[in-house]
Amino acid sequence: MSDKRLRLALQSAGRLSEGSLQLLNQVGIRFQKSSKRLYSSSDNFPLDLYFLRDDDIPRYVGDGVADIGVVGENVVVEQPGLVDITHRLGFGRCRLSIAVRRSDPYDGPDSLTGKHIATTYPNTLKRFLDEHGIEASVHQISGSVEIAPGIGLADAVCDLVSTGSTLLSNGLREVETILHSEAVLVSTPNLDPELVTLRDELVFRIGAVQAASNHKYILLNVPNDRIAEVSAMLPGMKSPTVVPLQEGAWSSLHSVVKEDDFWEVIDRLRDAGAEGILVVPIEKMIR
Ligand code: PRT
Ligand code: ZN
Repeated sequence: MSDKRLRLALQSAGRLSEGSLQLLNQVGIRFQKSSKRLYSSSDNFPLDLYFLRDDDIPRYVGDGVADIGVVGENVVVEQPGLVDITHRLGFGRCRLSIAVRRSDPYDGPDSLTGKHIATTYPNTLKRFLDEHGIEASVHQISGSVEIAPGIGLADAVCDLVSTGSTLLSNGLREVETILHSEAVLVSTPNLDPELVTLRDELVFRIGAVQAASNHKYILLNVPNDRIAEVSAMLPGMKSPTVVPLQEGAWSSLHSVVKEDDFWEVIDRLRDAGAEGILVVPIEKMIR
């Protein structure tokens, strides 16, 4: 067994920090995190952690100073060509949108012609404008983009949105979404083959946690003459487990249902005579 260690870059403090640490916890990776330290090391997985500013992560991973990283897809798209996206992580969801003053008319991207647009995402915005053949001037500013139209610095903004309340409270309205983003696991191109094995082990564990969070374990009682009918509603991972109950002509069925299908399946099960339905969260799921 090689003694190589995988180096993972994470956001040190910010919107992705908690989700990143929670994910490591869910995949069973143990380490000490102190708020002052920029470095930590796991004692139960060959993983070293570097805590960085999110904007620096693609560069560090791209240069091979770290092997992999967790960062918003929006940051990766803004700094293209540095890293490969290996796996989507499903947290830190947001969108990069263009917004104009609420009172300004807008009927499609052409309305942006000749406008001044403030953003911290100049490359992504320019790409959008080019794709639509729009000539507009892009002002790169480093923060508080949403106040730019109010103080006369710009006519429009291009910024990240999650709930939309920041835009609303600054008198702006969202008119174009140019990117949907979530946290992603990125890798340095040409990752050392031994480190690829470690990275893939990590991705395998993450996949098991993600699959589990999208499914529930379900237990229910059904009359024996309904087992076939009810089983057909519960495809599960293979087919449901059937355990006879001690009393009467009833059995207990155990299976797995998708979170998205859950309420619809429950209604159909009840209609088919199922009783005593228990639904339990799953921690890890390996198919
Ligand atoms: O210090 P560092 O450089 O590491 O952090 P940062 O301040 O640059 O980034 P941070 O922590 O704000 O965001 C990190 C990542 O979280 C982003 O790159 C996105 O991938 C993701 N993310 C998810 C968001 C949001 N949601 C979000 N709402 N990043 C920023 N926002 C901001 C947005 O810029 C705007 O100011 O929140 C405001 C809008 O929020 P709503 O809810 O009012 O729409
Ligand atoms: Zn940042």
